Amino acid sequence: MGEIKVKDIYKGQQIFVLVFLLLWGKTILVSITEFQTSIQNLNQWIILILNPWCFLIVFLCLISMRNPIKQHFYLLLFMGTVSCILYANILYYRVFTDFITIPLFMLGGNLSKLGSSIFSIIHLYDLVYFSDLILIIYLLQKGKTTFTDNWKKFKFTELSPLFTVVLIVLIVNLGLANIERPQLLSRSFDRELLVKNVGIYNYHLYDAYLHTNARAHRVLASEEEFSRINDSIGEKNDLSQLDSYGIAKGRNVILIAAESLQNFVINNTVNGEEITPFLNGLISDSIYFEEFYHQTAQGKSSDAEFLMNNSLFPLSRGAVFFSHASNKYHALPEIMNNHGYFTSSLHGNNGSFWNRNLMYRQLGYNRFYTQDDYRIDRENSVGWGLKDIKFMEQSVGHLSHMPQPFYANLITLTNHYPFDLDEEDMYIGRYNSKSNTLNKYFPTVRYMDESLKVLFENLKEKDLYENSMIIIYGDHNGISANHNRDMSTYLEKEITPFVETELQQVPLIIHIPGMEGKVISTVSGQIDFRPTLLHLLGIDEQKQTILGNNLFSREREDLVILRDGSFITDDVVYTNEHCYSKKTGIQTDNSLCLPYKENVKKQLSYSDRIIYGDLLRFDKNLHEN
Ligand code: GP9
Ligand code: MN
Repeated sequence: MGEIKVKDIYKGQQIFVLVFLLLWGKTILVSITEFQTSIQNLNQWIILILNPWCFLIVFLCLISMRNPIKQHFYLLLFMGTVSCILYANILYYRVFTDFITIPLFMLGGNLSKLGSSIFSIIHLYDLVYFSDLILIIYLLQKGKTTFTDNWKKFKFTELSPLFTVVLIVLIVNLGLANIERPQLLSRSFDRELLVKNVGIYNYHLYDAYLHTNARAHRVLASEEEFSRINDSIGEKNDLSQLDSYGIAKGRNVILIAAESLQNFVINNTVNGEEITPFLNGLISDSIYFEEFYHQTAQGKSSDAEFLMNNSLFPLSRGAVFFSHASNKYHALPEIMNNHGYFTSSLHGNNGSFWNRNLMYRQLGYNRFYTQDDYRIDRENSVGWGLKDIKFMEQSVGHLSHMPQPFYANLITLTNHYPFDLDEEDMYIGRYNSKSNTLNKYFPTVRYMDESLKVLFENLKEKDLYENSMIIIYGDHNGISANHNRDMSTYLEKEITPFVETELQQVPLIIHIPGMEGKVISTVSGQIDFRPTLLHLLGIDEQKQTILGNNLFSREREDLVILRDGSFITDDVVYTNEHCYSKKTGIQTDNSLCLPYKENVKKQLSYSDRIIYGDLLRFDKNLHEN
C-alpha cells in the first residue's frame, strides 16, 4: 500500500476527474446566476467553492468502488440525477425564490403551481445545464475503449487519501459556515442561508434526514397513544359563564410579534429616558399580563409562533417549524378560518425563513405576505430588512384590503440582534456599558415602540381601529446570558439564575378599544395564549387537545413551564436544578418545588409525543370543528 503514489491511483480515471470538474463548475455557476447567492467576503467565496466538493467526491468514489463494467452506467446515472436535482431547483427558484424540500412533494401545493407556469420558466439556454452530461455521453461513446481499458474497481483503502481530503474540506466548510452564521447547522433557521453555507446537495441530504427521522417516529405512533394523552390532558372547564367570555366577539384580531421585546423595558428608562413610551401608555387601557414568559428554544421566533398558535411546546432542539412542517395541526389560524375569519401573516422578510412558507399551510393561514408584497429598498431598510415603521405603514395598506373579520399576524424585524439602527431613527441614545449588544438594544426597542404608535395611527386613519383587537407580545429574549455582567449594572442587581429566569418575561398586551384596562399578575406563558384569545372571541375551546390554559380561568394551576424544564409558580422558581423562593429570590428547599416536577415532565413529554408522532392526525375534533 505504501508504494502507491497518488498520481498513479487515479491514472486512467480522467473521466471521473472531468465529471467532478464539470459538476463542480456547473453548481457554482448555478449558485451565482440562478440562486442569486450574494457573496460579500472571502469567507463566503471559499464556502461557495468548497461546498459541492464533499458530496461530489464521495459519490464519485463510491462509483469507482463498483465493478468497472457498471461504473459507466452509474456515472451517467449520477450525473443525470445531480443535473435533474439542480435543474428542478432552478425552476422552483425561478418561481418561488426558494429551494425544494421533501415535504413539498408530499404536500403538493407549490409544485402544482409550478406545473401551470412551467412553460414560462423554461428557457432555451437551459440546455447549458445539461451540456456537461451530453459531453460525457459523447466522450464515453467515442473513447469507450480508452476509458474502460483503464477502469478498475477501487478498494476503500486506495481511496483513503481522497476521503481524507473530503473530511478536511467538510470540516473547513462547516467551520467557515459556523463563523458566518453561528448555530446555523443546529438551528437550521433559513433554507436560503443553509444552501448558501452547506451547498445544495448537502442541503438535500440534510432535508432527507430530517424528513426520514420525522417519518420514522410517525410510523411508530398509534391512535391509542393519542387517546391516552388526550384523556390525561382532559377536557377544559366550560368558562362561557365568565364576564370575559366573548368580549371581543367578531372583532378583527391583529397580533403583533414584537421581535426580542423583553418585559424589563416596560415602564423603565435608560439614561433618564423612557424606553417604551407608547406601550407604557397603551398598557393603561389594555389587559396587560405582567408575568408572561416566552417558552421558546432554538427555534426562537418560529417557536413563539408555534406556541401561540398551537398551545403546544416547541421541541427542545432544532425548530419544529423545520422538522415537523408536514404534521397535522389544528392551529389557531385554521380555527379562526373555520369561524369565518380571513387569516394571514405579514412579514417583511423572505418567506422561507424558518420555513414559514411551508409551515403556514399546515397552520391554516389563508395568505402569507412576504418581502415580495412590500416595497423594500436601501432607503427604508436596516439590519435584517424593512424598517418596522415602514412595515407598519405598508401592512395597514394590506389590512385595509382584507375581507373582515380578519386575523392578521404581523411580525416585526428591526429590534433583532445586532440591533442596527440608522442615526435618524434613534429616538433615544444608547446605553453605555461594555456590551455593545445591550447598548444598542434600547434605541431599537424605542424605535419598535414608535412603529407601534404608527400602526395605531394608521389603523385609526383607515377605520380599522374601533372594530379590532390589537395584541402585542414579545417573541423571546433579545439579551442573552452572555451580557449578564452589563445587564446587572443596568438593572442594579446581581443576575442570579432566579433573576435570569425572571428576565425571560416578555410583555403580553391585549388592547380592545373602548374597554377598560387592567393588569393581570397571573403567571402565564405563550402556550396559554390560544385558549385565552378564543375565550375573548367567544369561540368554544373545551374540546381541543392542547396544553395551555385560559388565563381567565380561576381553576387553572398557576404554573409556567419553560422549554428547558425550568418552571415558575406563584411561589417558587425552579431552574438549574435549584428551587428559589419568589418572595426573596433566594435559593430555598428543593422540596418546595418537588410537587410540580412530575407534572412538568409529563407536559413536556406529552407535547413532544404529539409532535413526533404527528398525533393530532388522530384527533376526531379536527374533523368536527
Ligand atoms: C426572521 C425573524 C427573526 O424572519 O422572524 O427570527 P429569529 O432570529 O428572531 O428567530
Ligand atoms: Mn425573533
